[in-house]
Amino acid sequence: AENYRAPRLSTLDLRGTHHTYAELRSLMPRQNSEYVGNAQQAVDEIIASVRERGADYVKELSQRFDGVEQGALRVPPEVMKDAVDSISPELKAALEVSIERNRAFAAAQKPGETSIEVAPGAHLINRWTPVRRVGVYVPGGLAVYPSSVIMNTVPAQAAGVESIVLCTPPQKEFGGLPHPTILAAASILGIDEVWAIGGAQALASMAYGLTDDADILEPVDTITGPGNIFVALAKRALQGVVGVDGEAGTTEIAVIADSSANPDFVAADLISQAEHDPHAGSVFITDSPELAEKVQEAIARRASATKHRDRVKEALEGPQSGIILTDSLQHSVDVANAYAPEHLEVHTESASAVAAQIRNAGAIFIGPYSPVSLGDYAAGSNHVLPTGGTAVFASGLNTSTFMKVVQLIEYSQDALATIGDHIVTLSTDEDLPAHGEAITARTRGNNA
Ligand code: HSO
Ligand code: ZN
Repeated sequence: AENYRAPRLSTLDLRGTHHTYAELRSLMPRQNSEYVGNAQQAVDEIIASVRERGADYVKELSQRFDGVEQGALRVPPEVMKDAVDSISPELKAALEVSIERNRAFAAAQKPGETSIEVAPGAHLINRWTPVRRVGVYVPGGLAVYPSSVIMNTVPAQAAGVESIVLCTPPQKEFGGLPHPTILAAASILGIDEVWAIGGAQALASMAYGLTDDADILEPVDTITGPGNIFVALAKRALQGVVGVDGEAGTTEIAVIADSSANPDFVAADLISQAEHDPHAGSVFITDSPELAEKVQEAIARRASATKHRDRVKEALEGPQSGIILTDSLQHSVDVANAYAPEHLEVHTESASAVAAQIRNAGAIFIGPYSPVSLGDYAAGSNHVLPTGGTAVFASGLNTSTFMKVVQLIEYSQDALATIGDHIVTLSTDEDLPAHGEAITARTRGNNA
Protein backbone atom coordinates (compact mmCIF):
# COMPACT_ATOMS: atom_id res chain seq x y z
CA ALA A 1 0.00 0.00 0.00
CA GLU A 2 2.83 2.37 0.92
CA ASN A 3 4.63 2.18 -2.38
CA TYR A 4 1.63 2.93 -4.59
CA ARG A 5 2.46 5.96 -6.70
CA ALA A 6 -0.76 7.80 -7.49
CA PRO A 7 -1.50 8.19 -11.19
CA ARG A 8 -0.97 11.46 -12.99
CA LEU A 9 -2.39 12.06 -16.45
CA SER A 10 -0.19 13.48 -19.17
CA THR A 11 -1.21 16.84 -20.60
CA LEU A 12 -1.66 17.80 -24.22
CA ASP A 13 -1.61 21.59 -24.34
CA LEU A 14 -3.52 22.83 -27.38
CA ARG A 15 -3.75 26.42 -26.18
CA GLY A 16 -2.89 28.92 -28.87
CA THR A 17 -2.95 26.31 -31.63
CA HIS A 18 -5.16 26.03 -34.70
CA HIS A 19 -5.73 22.66 -36.29
CA THR A 20 -8.01 21.32 -38.98
CA TYR A 21 -10.46 18.61 -38.00
CA ALA A 22 -8.22 15.96 -39.58
CA GLU A 23 -5.15 17.26 -37.72
CA LEU A 24 -7.07 17.31 -34.43
CA ARG A 25 -8.18 13.71 -34.98
CA SER A 26 -4.59 12.58 -35.42
CA LEU A 27 -3.55 14.32 -32.19
CA MET A 28 -6.08 12.58 -29.97
CA PRO A 29 -4.90 10.15 -27.28
CA ARG A 30 -5.43 6.61 -28.61
CA GLN A 31 -4.55 3.08 -27.71
CA ASN A 32 -1.70 1.51 -29.64
CA SER A 33 -3.30 -0.66 -32.34
CA GLU A 34 -4.47 -3.99 -31.05
CA TYR A 35 -2.35 -7.08 -31.44
CA VAL A 36 -3.96 -9.44 -33.94
CA GLY A 37 -1.15 -11.91 -34.68
CA ASN A 38 -2.33 -15.18 -36.19
CA ALA A 39 -5.75 -14.97 -34.56
CA GLN A 40 -7.34 -14.40 -37.98
CA GLN A 41 -6.16 -17.75 -39.30
CA ALA A 42 -7.33 -19.56 -36.16
CA VAL A 43 -10.76 -17.92 -36.43
CA ASP A 44 -11.16 -18.83 -40.11
CA GLU A 45 -10.31 -22.44 -39.28
CA ILE A 46 -12.78 -22.56 -36.41
CA ILE A 47 -15.60 -21.19 -38.57
CA ALA A 48 -14.90 -23.69 -41.37
CA SER A 49 -14.67 -26.63 -38.94
CA VAL A 50 -17.89 -25.73 -37.12
CA ARG A 51 -19.68 -25.83 -40.47
CA GLU A 52 -18.10 -29.13 -41.38
CA ARG A 53 -18.06 -31.06 -38.12
CA GLY A 54 -20.72 -29.35 -35.99
CA ALA A 55 -21.34 -30.11 -32.31
CA ASP A 56 -18.56 -32.70 -31.95
CA TYR A 57 -16.01 -30.14 -32.99
CA VAL A 58 -17.52 -27.47 -30.70
CA LYS A 59 -17.17 -29.89 -27.77
CA GLU A 60 -13.54 -30.50 -28.70
CA LEU A 61 -12.95 -26.76 -28.51
CA SER A 62 -14.72 -26.50 -25.14
CA GLN A 63 -12.32 -29.10 -23.89
CA ARG A 64 -9.32 -27.30 -25.33
CA PHE A 65 -10.20 -23.67 -24.48
CA ASP A 66 -12.53 -23.94 -21.49
CA GLY A 67 -11.23 -27.18 -19.96
CA VAL A 68 -14.69 -28.76 -19.79
CA GLU A 69 -16.10 -32.07 -20.97
CA GLN A 70 -19.54 -31.27 -22.34
CA GLY A 71 -22.59 -33.46 -22.73
CA ALA A 72 -25.44 -31.39 -24.13
CA LEU A 73 -24.44 -27.93 -25.38
CA ARG A 74 -27.82 -26.39 -24.72
CA VAL A 75 -28.46 -25.36 -21.12
CA PRO A 76 -31.35 -27.54 -19.85
CA PRO A 77 -34.68 -25.79 -19.06
CA GLU A 78 -34.57 -26.82 -15.38
CA VAL A 79 -31.18 -25.11 -14.98
CA MET A 80 -32.64 -21.95 -16.51
CA LYS A 81 -35.58 -22.07 -14.09
CA ASP A 82 -33.33 -22.46 -11.04
CA ALA A 83 -30.89 -19.74 -12.14
CA VAL A 84 -32.90 -16.85 -10.70
CA ASP A 85 -32.82 -18.40 -7.23
CA SER A 86 -29.02 -18.52 -7.33
CA ILE A 87 -28.69 -14.73 -7.14
CA SER A 88 -29.42 -12.45 -4.20
CA PRO A 89 -32.75 -10.62 -3.96
CA GLU A 90 -30.88 -7.27 -4.15
CA LEU A 91 -29.18 -8.27 -7.38
CA LYS A 92 -32.47 -9.50 -8.81
CA ALA A 93 -34.21 -6.24 -7.87
CA ALA A 94 -31.42 -4.15 -9.41
CA LEU A 95 -31.54 -6.16 -12.64
CA GLU A 96 -35.30 -5.71 -12.79
CA VAL A 97 -35.13 -1.94 -12.40
CA SER A 98 -32.45 -1.74 -15.07
CA ILE A 99 -34.58 -3.86 -17.40
CA GLU A 100 -37.64 -1.71 -16.76
CA ARG A 101 -35.90 1.59 -17.62
CA ASN A 102 -34.18 0.10 -20.64
CA ARG A 103 -37.47 -1.33 -21.88
CA ALA A 104 -39.17 2.05 -21.58
CA PHE A 105 -36.50 3.85 -23.61
CA ALA A 106 -36.17 1.02 -26.14
CA ALA A 107 -39.94 1.06 -26.74
CA ALA A 108 -39.85 4.84 -27.25
CA GLN A 109 -36.97 4.46 -29.72
CA LYS A 110 -38.91 2.14 -32.00
CA PRO A 111 -39.07 3.83 -35.38
CA GLY A 112 -42.51 4.15 -36.94
CA GLU A 113 -43.80 3.67 -40.45
CA THR A 114 -43.67 6.70 -42.72
CA SER A 115 -45.63 7.14 -45.92
CA ILE A 116 -45.88 9.75 -48.64
CA GLU A 117 -47.84 10.37 -51.82
CA VAL A 118 -45.09 11.79 -54.08
CA ALA A 119 -47.61 12.54 -56.85
CA PRO A 120 -51.34 11.86 -57.19
CA GLY A 121 -51.81 8.08 -56.90
CA ALA A 122 -48.09 7.45 -56.27
CA HIS A 123 -47.77 5.91 -52.82
CA LEU A 124 -44.56 5.08 -50.98
CA ILE A 125 -44.21 3.51 -47.56
CA ASN A 126 -41.10 3.09 -45.41
CA ARG A 127 -41.86 0.05 -43.26
CA TRP A 128 -39.64 -0.95 -40.33
CA THR A 129 -39.53 -4.68 -39.71
CA PRO A 130 -37.68 -6.54 -36.97
CA VAL A 131 -35.28 -9.29 -37.98
CA ARG A 132 -36.74 -12.70 -37.16
CA ARG A 133 -34.07 -14.15 -34.93
CA VAL A 134 -31.14 -12.68 -33.00
CA GLY A 135 -28.08 -14.29 -31.45
CA VAL A 136 -26.49 -12.58 -28.45
CA TYR A 137 -22.96 -13.43 -27.44
CA VAL A 138 -21.97 -12.88 -23.80
CA PRO A 139 -18.33 -13.41 -22.83
CA GLY A 140 -17.54 -15.37 -19.73
CA GLY A 141 -13.92 -14.69 -18.93
CA LEU A 142 -12.67 -12.20 -16.35
CA ALA A 143 -15.53 -9.80 -16.86
CA VAL A 144 -18.98 -11.25 -16.22
CA TYR A 145 -21.46 -8.51 -17.04
CA PRO A 146 -25.12 -9.36 -16.50
CA SER A 147 -25.77 -5.70 -17.39
CA SER A 148 -24.56 -6.50 -20.92
CA VAL A 149 -27.12 -9.30 -21.21
CA ILE A 150 -29.77 -6.64 -20.58
CA MET A 151 -28.26 -4.13 -22.99
CA ASN A 152 -28.11 -6.61 -25.89
CA THR A 153 -31.48 -8.21 -25.32
CA VAL A 154 -33.89 -5.45 -24.36
CA PRO A 155 -33.72 -3.47 -27.64
CA ALA A 156 -34.12 -6.70 -29.64
CA GLN A 157 -37.26 -7.53 -27.69
CA ALA A 158 -38.55 -3.97 -28.07
CA ALA A 159 -37.98 -4.21 -31.82
CA GLY A 160 -40.31 -7.21 -31.90
CA VAL A 161 -37.68 -9.89 -32.57
CA GLU A 162 -39.51 -13.24 -32.21
CA SER A 163 -36.64 -15.40 -31.20
CA ILE A 164 -33.43 -14.78 -29.25
CA VAL A 165 -30.66 -17.23 -28.50
CA LEU A 166 -27.80 -16.52 -26.14
CA CYS A 167 -24.38 -18.13 -26.35
CA THR A 168 -21.89 -17.88 -23.52
CA PRO A 169 -18.86 -20.02 -22.64
CA PRO A 170 -19.08 -23.12 -20.44
CA GLN A 171 -17.30 -22.56 -17.13
CA LYS A 172 -15.17 -25.18 -15.46
CA GLU A 173 -16.02 -23.93 -11.98
CA PHE A 174 -19.75 -24.31 -12.70
CA GLY A 175 -19.47 -27.88 -13.99
CA GLY A 176 -19.44 -26.87 -17.64
CA LEU A 177 -22.51 -24.66 -17.36
CA PRO A 178 -22.32 -20.90 -18.02
CA HIS A 179 -21.91 -18.39 -15.22
CA PRO A 180 -25.07 -18.47 -13.04
CA THR A 181 -25.51 -14.67 -13.02
CA ILE A 182 -25.64 -14.68 -16.82
CA LEU A 183 -28.25 -17.43 -16.74
CA ALA A 184 -30.25 -15.55 -14.12
CA ALA A 185 -30.24 -12.34 -16.15
CA ALA A 186 -31.29 -14.26 -19.28
CA SER A 187 -34.05 -15.98 -17.39
CA ILE A 188 -35.43 -12.71 -15.95
CA LEU A 189 -35.44 -11.33 -19.49
CA GLY A 190 -37.50 -14.28 -20.68
CA ILE A 191 -34.77 -15.94 -22.72
CA ASP A 192 -34.91 -19.69 -22.41
CA GLU A 193 -32.59 -20.69 -25.22
CA VAL A 194 -29.03 -20.56 -23.94
CA TRP A 195 -26.13 -22.57 -25.33
CA ALA A 196 -22.88 -23.08 -23.45
CA ILE A 197 -20.58 -22.26 -26.34
CA GLY A 198 -17.81 -19.67 -26.27
CA GLY A 199 -15.61 -17.74 -28.66
CA ALA A 200 -15.56 -17.83 -32.46
CA GLN A 201 -17.27 -21.23 -32.42
CA ALA A 202 -20.32 -19.66 -30.74
CA LEU A 203 -20.61 -17.04 -33.46
CA ALA A 204 -20.19 -19.60 -36.24
CA SER A 205 -22.83 -21.84 -34.60
CA MET A 206 -25.32 -18.98 -34.46
CA ALA A 207 -24.61 -17.85 -38.01
CA TYR A 208 -24.86 -21.28 -39.65
CA GLY A 209 -26.91 -23.23 -37.10
CA LEU A 210 -25.89 -26.30 -35.14
CA THR A 211 -27.39 -29.69 -34.31
CA ASP A 212 -26.52 -31.47 -31.08
CA ASP A 213 -28.53 -34.70 -30.84
CA ALA A 214 -32.13 -33.60 -30.34
CA ASP A 215 -31.24 -29.95 -29.80
CA ILE A 216 -31.21 -27.68 -32.81
CA LEU A 217 -29.72 -24.20 -32.81
CA GLU A 218 -31.50 -22.50 -35.70
CA PRO A 219 -29.39 -19.97 -37.61
CA VAL A 220 -29.93 -16.33 -36.66
CA ASP A 221 -30.25 -13.18 -38.77
CA THR A 222 -28.26 -10.79 -36.58
CA ILE A 223 -25.55 -11.29 -33.96
CA THR A 224 -24.63 -8.75 -31.30
CA GLY A 225 -22.48 -8.77 -28.22
CA PRO A 226 -18.98 -7.95 -27.00
CA GLY A 227 -15.98 -10.24 -26.84
CA ASN A 228 -12.24 -10.56 -27.20
CA ILE A 229 -10.20 -10.35 -30.40
CA PHE A 230 -11.37 -13.85 -31.50
CA VAL A 231 -14.99 -12.80 -31.20
CA ALA A 232 -14.32 -9.51 -33.01
CA LEU A 233 -12.57 -11.29 -35.88
CA ALA A 234 -15.33 -13.91 -36.11
CA LYS A 235 -17.91 -11.13 -36.37
CA ARG A 236 -15.94 -9.54 -39.19
CA ALA A 237 -15.71 -12.88 -40.99
CA LEU A 238 -19.43 -13.63 -40.61
CA GLN A 239 -20.61 -10.18 -41.63
CA GLY A 240 -22.68 -10.63 -44.77
CA VAL A 241 -23.87 -14.08 -43.65
CA VAL A 242 -25.54 -12.35 -40.70
CA GLY A 243 -25.87 -8.77 -39.54
CA VAL A 244 -23.47 -7.84 -36.76
CA ASP A 245 -23.23 -4.89 -34.41
CA GLY A 246 -20.08 -2.77 -34.20
CA GLU A 247 -17.02 -3.98 -32.40
CA ALA A 248 -17.38 -2.57 -28.92
CA GLY A 249 -13.72 -2.26 -28.00
CA THR A 250 -12.11 -1.14 -24.79
CA THR A 251 -14.18 1.46 -23.00
CA GLU A 252 -13.53 5.23 -23.17
CA ILE A 253 -14.76 8.29 -21.36
CA ALA A 254 -14.17 11.92 -22.21
CA VAL A 255 -15.24 14.79 -19.99
CA ILE A 256 -15.65 18.40 -21.15
CA ALA A 257 -15.61 20.87 -18.29
CA ASP A 258 -15.38 24.58 -17.62
CA SER A 259 -14.38 26.23 -14.35
CA SER A 260 -17.86 25.63 -12.92
CA ALA A 261 -17.26 21.85 -12.73
CA ASN A 262 -16.84 19.82 -9.56
CA PRO A 263 -13.32 18.30 -9.81
CA ASP A 264 -14.19 15.43 -7.51
CA PHE A 265 -17.10 14.29 -9.70
CA VAL A 266 -14.90 14.54 -12.78
CA ALA A 267 -12.10 12.53 -11.15
CA ALA A 268 -14.50 9.83 -9.91
CA ASP A 269 -15.95 9.38 -13.39
CA LEU A 270 -12.57 9.28 -15.18
CA ILE A 271 -11.50 6.59 -12.71
CA SER A 272 -14.75 4.63 -13.05
CA GLN A 273 -14.16 3.68 -16.66
CA ALA A 274 -10.40 3.23 -16.19
CA GLU A 275 -11.38 0.41 -13.83
CA HIS A 276 -12.51 -1.77 -16.75
CA ASP A 277 -9.16 -2.40 -18.34
CA PRO A 278 -5.55 -1.19 -18.33
CA HIS A 279 -6.21 -0.11 -21.93
CA ALA A 280 -9.34 1.89 -21.10
CA GLY A 281 -9.17 5.57 -22.13
CA SER A 282 -10.00 8.51 -19.85
CA VAL A 283 -9.70 11.95 -21.42
CA PHE A 284 -10.34 15.27 -19.74
CA ILE A 285 -10.89 18.33 -21.93
CA THR A 286 -10.95 21.80 -20.37
CA ASP A 287 -10.12 25.44 -20.93
CA SER A 288 -9.29 25.85 -17.24
CA PRO A 289 -5.73 24.86 -16.21
CA GLU A 290 -6.69 25.47 -12.56
CA LEU A 291 -9.50 22.94 -12.82
CA ALA A 292 -7.17 20.50 -14.57
CA GLU A 293 -4.80 20.63 -11.61
CA LYS A 294 -7.66 20.12 -9.13
CA VAL A 295 -8.82 17.11 -11.14
CA GLN A 296 -5.29 15.66 -11.05
CA GLU A 297 -5.27 16.04 -7.26
CA ALA A 298 -8.69 14.44 -6.89
CA ILE A 299 -7.61 11.56 -9.14
CA ALA A 300 -4.52 10.97 -7.04
CA ARG A 301 -6.61 10.86 -3.88
CA ARG A 302 -9.37 8.65 -5.24
CA ALA A 303 -7.20 6.29 -7.29
CA SER A 304 -5.06 5.39 -4.29
CA ALA A 305 -8.17 4.33 -2.38
CA THR A 306 -9.97 2.30 -5.01
CA LYS A 307 -9.94 -1.51 -5.30
CA HIS A 308 -8.57 -1.86 -8.83
CA ARG A 309 -6.05 0.93 -8.39
CA ASP A 310 -3.27 -0.80 -10.34
CA ARG A 311 -5.43 -1.27 -13.41
CA VAL A 312 -6.73 2.29 -12.98
CA LYS A 313 -3.22 3.71 -12.82
CA GLU A 314 -2.12 1.83 -15.92
CA ALA A 315 -5.17 3.05 -17.84
CA LEU A 316 -4.85 6.68 -16.71
CA GLU A 317 -1.15 6.82 -17.54
CA GLY A 318 -1.46 5.02 -20.90
CA PRO A 319 -1.20 6.80 -24.26
CA GLN A 320 -4.99 6.49 -24.63
CA SER A 321 -5.64 8.81 -21.65
CA GLY A 322 -4.76 12.38 -20.81
CA ILE A 323 -5.77 15.96 -20.14
CA ILE A 324 -6.28 18.29 -23.09
CA LEU A 325 -6.02 22.01 -22.45
CA THR A 326 -7.92 24.31 -24.82
CA ASP A 327 -8.41 28.04 -25.36
CA SER A 328 -12.18 28.12 -24.95
CA LEU A 329 -15.31 26.08 -24.53
CA GLN A 330 -15.77 26.15 -28.32
CA HIS A 331 -12.25 24.78 -28.72
CA SER A 332 -13.12 22.02 -26.22
CA VAL A 333 -16.19 21.14 -28.27
CA ASP A 334 -14.06 20.87 -31.42
CA VAL A 335 -11.63 18.58 -29.60
CA ALA A 336 -14.44 16.37 -28.31
CA ASN A 337 -15.90 16.04 -31.81
CA ALA A 338 -12.48 15.07 -33.15
CA TYR A 339 -11.95 12.50 -30.40
CA ALA A 340 -15.45 11.00 -30.93
CA PRO A 341 -15.60 9.24 -27.56
CA GLU A 342 -17.76 6.29 -26.63
CA HIS A 343 -19.02 8.30 -23.64
CA LEU A 344 -18.89 12.08 -23.27
CA GLU A 345 -19.76 13.90 -20.05
CA VAL A 346 -20.51 17.62 -20.14
CA HIS A 347 -19.77 19.51 -16.91
CA THR A 348 -20.26 23.13 -17.95
CA GLU A 349 -22.71 25.93 -17.50
CA SER A 350 -25.58 25.48 -20.00
CA ALA A 351 -24.53 21.86 -20.43
CA SER A 352 -27.47 21.05 -22.73
CA ALA A 353 -26.45 23.80 -25.13
CA VAL A 354 -22.91 22.41 -25.20
CA ALA A 355 -24.26 18.89 -25.78
CA ALA A 356 -26.23 20.21 -28.74
CA GLN A 357 -22.94 21.06 -30.43
CA ILE A 358 -21.57 17.51 -30.17
CA ARG A 359 -21.90 15.46 -33.33
CA ASN A 360 -19.53 12.61 -32.48
CA ALA A 361 -20.11 10.58 -29.31
CA GLY A 362 -21.75 7.24 -28.58
CA ALA A 363 -23.67 8.78 -25.68
CA ILE A 364 -23.62 12.21 -24.05
CA PHE A 365 -24.10 12.55 -20.30
CA ILE A 366 -25.33 16.03 -19.47
CA GLY A 367 -24.65 17.86 -16.20
CA PRO A 368 -23.13 16.88 -12.86
CA TYR A 369 -25.75 14.26 -11.97
CA SER A 370 -25.52 12.09 -15.08
CA PRO A 371 -22.32 10.05 -14.64
CA VAL A 372 -21.38 7.27 -17.07
CA SER A 373 -21.89 4.66 -14.34
CA LEU A 374 -25.55 5.59 -14.35
CA GLY A 375 -25.71 4.75 -18.04
CA ASP A 376 -23.66 1.58 -17.58
CA TYR A 377 -26.34 0.11 -15.35
CA ALA A 378 -29.66 1.82 -15.02
CA ALA A 379 -30.20 5.15 -16.80
CA GLY A 380 -32.32 3.37 -19.39
CA SER A 381 -29.88 4.15 -22.20
CA ASN A 382 -27.73 1.46 -23.80
CA HIS A 383 -24.14 0.81 -22.74
CA VAL A 384 -23.07 -0.93 -25.96
CA LEU A 385 -21.59 2.08 -27.74
CA PRO A 386 -19.10 2.80 -30.53
CA THR A 387 -15.47 2.98 -29.36
CA GLY A 388 -12.11 3.89 -30.89
CA GLY A 389 -13.42 6.93 -32.75
CA THR A 390 -16.06 4.92 -34.64
CA ALA A 391 -18.69 7.26 -33.17
CA VAL A 392 -18.07 9.45 -36.23
CA PHE A 393 -20.16 6.98 -38.24
CA ALA A 394 -21.61 4.39 -35.85
CA SER A 395 -24.39 4.35 -33.26
CA GLY A 396 -24.80 2.52 -30.00
CA LEU A 397 -27.15 -0.43 -29.78
CA ASN A 398 -30.74 0.67 -30.02
CA THR A 399 -34.07 -0.70 -31.14
CA SER A 400 -33.40 0.02 -34.81
CA THR A 401 -30.23 -2.11 -34.68
CA PHE A 402 -32.58 -5.10 -34.74
CA MET A 403 -34.84 -3.74 -37.46
CA LYS A 404 -34.60 -3.09 -41.15
CA VAL A 405 -36.57 -1.08 -43.64
CA VAL A 406 -38.74 -2.50 -46.40
CA GLN A 407 -39.86 0.06 -48.97
CA LEU A 408 -43.35 -0.37 -50.39
CA ILE A 409 -44.36 1.07 -53.77
CA GLU A 410 -47.89 1.34 -55.08
CA TYR A 411 -48.72 3.45 -58.17
CA SER A 412 -52.07 3.77 -59.89
CA GLN A 413 -52.41 3.38 -63.65
CA ASP A 414 -52.56 7.18 -64.08
CA ALA A 415 -49.60 7.77 -61.78
CA LEU A 416 -47.49 5.34 -63.83
CA ALA A 417 -48.63 6.91 -67.10
CA THR A 418 -47.58 10.34 -65.86
CA ILE A 419 -43.98 9.31 -65.10
CA GLY A 420 -43.70 6.69 -67.88
CA ASP A 421 -41.89 8.76 -70.54
CA HIS A 422 -39.10 9.67 -68.10
CA ILE A 423 -38.53 6.01 -67.26
CA VAL A 424 -38.31 5.13 -70.95
CA THR A 425 -35.78 7.94 -71.45
CA LEU A 426 -33.60 6.71 -68.58
CA SER A 427 -33.78 3.06 -69.63
CA THR A 428 -32.84 4.00 -73.19
CA ASP A 429 -29.90 6.02 -71.88
CA GLU A 430 -28.67 3.03 -69.87
CA ASP A 431 -29.16 0.75 -72.89
CA LEU A 432 -31.67 -1.34 -71.00
CA PRO A 433 -34.66 -1.06 -73.37
CA ALA A 434 -36.57 -3.99 -71.79
CA HIS A 435 -36.92 -1.85 -68.69
CA GLY A 436 -38.75 0.76 -70.76
CA GLU A 437 -40.82 -1.94 -72.46
CA ALA A 438 -42.14 -3.01 -69.06
CA ILE A 439 -43.56 0.51 -68.80
CA THR A 440 -44.88 0.86 -72.35
CA ALA A 441 -46.54 -2.56 -72.11
CA ARG A 442 -48.84 -0.84 -69.63
CA THR A 443 -49.04 2.72 -70.92
CA ARG A 444 -49.30 2.17 -74.66
CA GLY A 445 -51.98 -0.48 -74.28
CA ASN A 446 -50.66 -3.00 -76.86
CA ASN A 447 -50.99 -6.03 -74.59
CA ALA A 448 -51.29 -8.44 -77.52
N1 HSO B 1 -18.73 0.94 -19.48
C1 HSO B 1 -18.89 -0.31 -20.20
C2 HSO B 1 -20.13 -1.07 -19.82
C3 HSO B 1 -20.16 -1.61 -18.43
N2 HSO B 1 -19.76 -0.95 -17.32
C4 HSO B 1 -20.62 -2.82 -18.00
C5 HSO B 1 -20.00 -1.72 -16.26
N3 HSO B 1 -20.49 -2.86 -16.68
C6 HSO B 1 -18.93 -0.01 -21.71
O1 HSO B 1 -19.81 1.00 -22.03
ZN1 ZN C 1 -18.44 0.72 -17.32
